[in-house]
Amino acid sequence: MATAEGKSRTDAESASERQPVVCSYNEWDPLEEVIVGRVDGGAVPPWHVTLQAATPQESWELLKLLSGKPAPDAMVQAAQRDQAEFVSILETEGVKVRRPDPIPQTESFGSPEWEVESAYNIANPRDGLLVVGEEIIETPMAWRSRYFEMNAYRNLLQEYFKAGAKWTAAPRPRLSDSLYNEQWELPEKGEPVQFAINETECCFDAADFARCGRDLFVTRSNVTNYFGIDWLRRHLGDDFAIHEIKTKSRQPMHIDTTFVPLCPGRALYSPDFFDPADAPEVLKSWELLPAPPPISTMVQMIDLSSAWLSMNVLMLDEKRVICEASQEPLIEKFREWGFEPIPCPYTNHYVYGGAFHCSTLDVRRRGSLQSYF
Ligand code: ABU
Repeated sequence: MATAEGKSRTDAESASERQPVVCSYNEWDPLEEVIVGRVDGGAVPPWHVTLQAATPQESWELLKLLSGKPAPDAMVQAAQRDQAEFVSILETEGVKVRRPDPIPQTESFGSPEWEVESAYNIANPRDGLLVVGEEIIETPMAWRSRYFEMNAYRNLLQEYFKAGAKWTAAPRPRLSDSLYNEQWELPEKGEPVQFAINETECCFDAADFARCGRDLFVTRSNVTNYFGIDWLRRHLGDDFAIHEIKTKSRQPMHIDTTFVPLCPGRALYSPDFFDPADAPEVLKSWELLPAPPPISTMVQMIDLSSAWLSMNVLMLDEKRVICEASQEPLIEKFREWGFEPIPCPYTNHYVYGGAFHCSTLDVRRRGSLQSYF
């Protein structure tokens, strides 16, 4: 008989078989689904103290000159070629790749309190979205030009929500003038770092966090303040702990050129930006692997990032690691350490401010919430 009992058994069975559509607790569980950003339609980021505080001094004059202008076609096409290869590698390795929708990025816009010449780009989903377990969190980014960037992901977010994901947006900051330190100056080497944002309101980029199960690591930076870190700490609650990594970068923006967890018990770090002696207590049981000096890779006139984008790698699981093809010393080290590097050319993407980790968001990795410390 087709009884109610029969039906409920079927429902229970399908519920137990249901895989969460969004689920990622760390940087290394087997990757099943990922969002890769888009490089078309972007603009040179509008000049602002938060941009100055995060970009190499040699780029400042050109960035001021090109502020808010559409990204040149040749730059877009070169980055698209690199990205196509990256997507093809991901798919060949069995990862489902999703893409954001195109949105207007070169028009000016504003709030009642400010106006910008243009948006930025939608190349780096790692900054505006943080996945912790089955929850996807829109982050309160400090760059005005990025205020509406998450519109490019709205359809995906709604799809994930309808399929069962928890979807949250952190309090949206006003980004009024009082948040910014307009007096910011590049500190001399060895001098205390200055920050372009203060603690007036809650800000953070997801890329300032690295996830290791119940423990997350964060850098205070030019886009992430303690107010933002406290918001996330309280939001995640007692199941998680957040530990600060003190970066020595004079222009900190994003943890993933300072400290990159690779697998349980092992993390990569930049010797320029991080001193293992300053590691938080929990990391004392981990093996900290120094990344070799980066190979110089500047291929575009504008450079938005530090040379340590070399270590901005993406783990497909505890062994397979996608790394930039010209970074031979790092590739060699990965082999020596027992990883399986998958080289991919990506230097044309650097001008968008990120490499493999920045330009992706791991939506689903096969694994569960665990403690690694
Ligand atoms: N978005 C990552 C760039 C970080 C850095 O320039 O070091």
